[in-house]
Amino acid sequence: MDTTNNTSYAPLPGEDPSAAVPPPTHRRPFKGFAVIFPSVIFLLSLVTLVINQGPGSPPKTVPEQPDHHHQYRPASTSSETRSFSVPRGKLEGVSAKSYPHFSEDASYNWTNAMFSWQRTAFHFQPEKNWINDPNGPLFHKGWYHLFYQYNPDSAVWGNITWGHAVSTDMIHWLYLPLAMVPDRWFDANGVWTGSATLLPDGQIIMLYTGSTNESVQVQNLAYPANLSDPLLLDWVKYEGNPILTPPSGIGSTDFRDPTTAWIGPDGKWRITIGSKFNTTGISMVYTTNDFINYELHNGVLHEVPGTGMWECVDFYPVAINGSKGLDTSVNSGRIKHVLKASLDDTKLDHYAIGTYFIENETWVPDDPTIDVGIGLRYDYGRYYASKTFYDQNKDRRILLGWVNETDTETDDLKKHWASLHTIPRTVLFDSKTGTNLLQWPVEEIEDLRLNSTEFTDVLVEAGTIVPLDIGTATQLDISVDFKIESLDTEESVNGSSGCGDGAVDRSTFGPFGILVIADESLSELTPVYFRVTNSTDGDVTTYFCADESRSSKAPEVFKQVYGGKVPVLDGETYSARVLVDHSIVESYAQGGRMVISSRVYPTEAIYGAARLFLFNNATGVNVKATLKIWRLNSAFIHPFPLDQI
Ligand code: DQQ
Repeated sequence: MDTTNNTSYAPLPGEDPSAAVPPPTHRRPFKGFAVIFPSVIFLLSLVTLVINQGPGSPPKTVPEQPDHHHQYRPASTSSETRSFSVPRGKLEGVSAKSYPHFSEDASYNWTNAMFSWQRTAFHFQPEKNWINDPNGPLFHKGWYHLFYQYNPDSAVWGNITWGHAVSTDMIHWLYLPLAMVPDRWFDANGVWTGSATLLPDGQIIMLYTGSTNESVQVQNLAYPANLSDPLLLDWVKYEGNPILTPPSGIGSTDFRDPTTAWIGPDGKWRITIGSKFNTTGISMVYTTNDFINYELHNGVLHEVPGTGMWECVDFYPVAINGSKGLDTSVNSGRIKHVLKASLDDTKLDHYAIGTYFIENETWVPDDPTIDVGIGLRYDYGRYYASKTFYDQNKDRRILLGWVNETDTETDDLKKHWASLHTIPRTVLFDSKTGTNLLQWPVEEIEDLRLNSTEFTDVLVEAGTIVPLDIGTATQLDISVDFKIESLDTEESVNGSSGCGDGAVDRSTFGPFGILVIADESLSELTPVYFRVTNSTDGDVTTYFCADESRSSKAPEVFKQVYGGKVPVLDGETYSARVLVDHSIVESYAQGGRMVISSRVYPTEAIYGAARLFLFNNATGVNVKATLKIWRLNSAFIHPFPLDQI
């Protein structure tokens, strides 16, 4: 083995902290730059987009006096009382923060500077307090509107209202006043998740779940008070709410998160709503002409035994070929339909690809062995309660998702904030594999790119680590391609399968990848890597993984090895794009066939101490890496200057 440029095997910290770090094989000096914050001019140019016109009238489809077919009957309420041993929100029939410990045990001695560093620079977060699911995204009069589950009072889940922000590019955001608060009996325990439908005549229908004064989950209708307001500041809750109550046989806390509606050739609109029947996850279909009166379809859109409660169901068409997104109502041509459910039991977002039969309101997966909840996921890391919308502005389908914290609630309360949204992703069908979706950060994020550094064919020998001299590495957009060269060696360490036991778990063909948010001495690091397994019958399987286990010295932080199989086709290199933004790392493999979102809370690898490395912990291959790395500017995410319009 030629070790001219690299040391012999340098185990990753955790195996041997004294491992030496060799100089890079090919590196270019990092060129300094000034971080330029978006200017007031940017803000003013946004403001000029706002042209407030006089108040409009409510949608014609929403009468003042409801024709109320669905009588609300209070369901029995739970006699359980909340305790911190039960996850937050669970007793109210809703998903909880996944790591709800309030314990002070083993808490790290965080400083304010450490907490400040964890806040992200270009991911959407409220100014303070708790955020969860994205709600009702839409594009209206030049603005992308994002609503979100929000607790205005605290950094933990509760008192759920709809926060509201607008953007012209889904990267820079301006916070607006709360859109809806829990102020009516039909949403007194929370204005929960919902979706927007844009009608052909320009009306906007917002359907959302209310948790009633008796914690029954009902569906409600809201609409903008003034459609001519680009900011959609005021929302009217329909007086006849709720428009749907849990149907017979469905639990009063198992009925939530209506989808965007789609229209059929019969002129009727359809929505689907997730639920469960015993332990079978189901999605029910309702039809409506006016969004007030609904008919429950006999039979479900789909069901999967053993998957439990389906939250935040999403249902939409994708083109089999092509680079454009489709409106939710498109149901002809060469298309497939995606069905996604957020599994309350596991807190994972699963999708499957199949065919929608509108004649009997059913959806059938292409491959029942990877049906909803038992196969593909949008994101193999920390990710939940996602929602897509069709962006008529750029003919694309955009996926938004929620990423929660994996530190403790105690620390969230000290930070005064918790959770964030991923960078919005475009979603397309992967016509090369025919089996999965492709997700990719919206192109607008590229406007944040500052200077870049390129490295070509960097040799990373088996068992070595190579620093990449780019300076501070806390806000990055990394594009990396690996080629592997088999070693002429008798050595064969097949090792464990999948992602193994993290990046220290060596096998013949991996892991190899990058170390992000690592300090110079590698006392903290987060490997993002490939691991290739070659079975005895000649099948080659590639896994894409992220290992948080040494991302932080703080003992109370939840750390996990994430990952799964990713298709790598003949002639393809092992390619990844990694967005690093302080405490979040979003990693995309093979053009977006697989994505992993990780949360990291380093204590040393922060501010100017955060570095980037290549590593190869394979025993049987050298790899060559070609990279382009951009430093990213911060996004402009601030309150909308309403007093200036
Ligand atoms: N979050 C909302 C619910 C939804 C859950 C409540 C998913 O509507 O089912 O905050 O995270």
